[in-house]
Amino acid sequence: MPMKTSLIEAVNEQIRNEFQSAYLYLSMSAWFTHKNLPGFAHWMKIQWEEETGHALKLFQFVHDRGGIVTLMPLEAPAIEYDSPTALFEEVLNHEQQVTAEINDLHDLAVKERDLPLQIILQWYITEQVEEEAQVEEILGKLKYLGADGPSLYLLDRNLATRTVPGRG
Ligand code: OFO
Repeated sequence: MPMKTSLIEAVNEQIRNEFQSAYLYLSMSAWFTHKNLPGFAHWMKIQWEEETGHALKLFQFVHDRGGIVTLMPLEAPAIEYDSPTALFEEVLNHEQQVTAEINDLHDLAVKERDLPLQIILQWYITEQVEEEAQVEEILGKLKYLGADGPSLYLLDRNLATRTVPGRG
């Protein structure tokens, strides 16, 4: 069954939000590269890839439901951060905002009784729990182990091992 126009618009908005997340993380990857922290830069690049995947999953969903994808303009992400800790605080805020957006979209899908949209959004709801948890973990390490010298070096080496799920 085709989606209502209001839902297509809302999903298009979420596609934009996911691409905006991707753009933000690519910018953060560039910052870490500039700071000679290649492990952090790698982690952010994978994050960029994951967010692009989130956008494309909804992109395909709109098509599958007979809707038209309308790509919207993105904002320029920040290019300067005070420290790795400040940057990860920003990531956590950002992911919490994405969680709120997904929850709002799910509320709308419930209100409009669109079951396929509710079902696909359940994947995003689960994904957000995981995303917030992994960001909180890194932030915790930065805060409690210390964000300079040997700790930062070890964390950078650790983050360099991140792989894309399903790719190995
Ligand atoms: Fe990191 O969020 Fe997509 O959904």
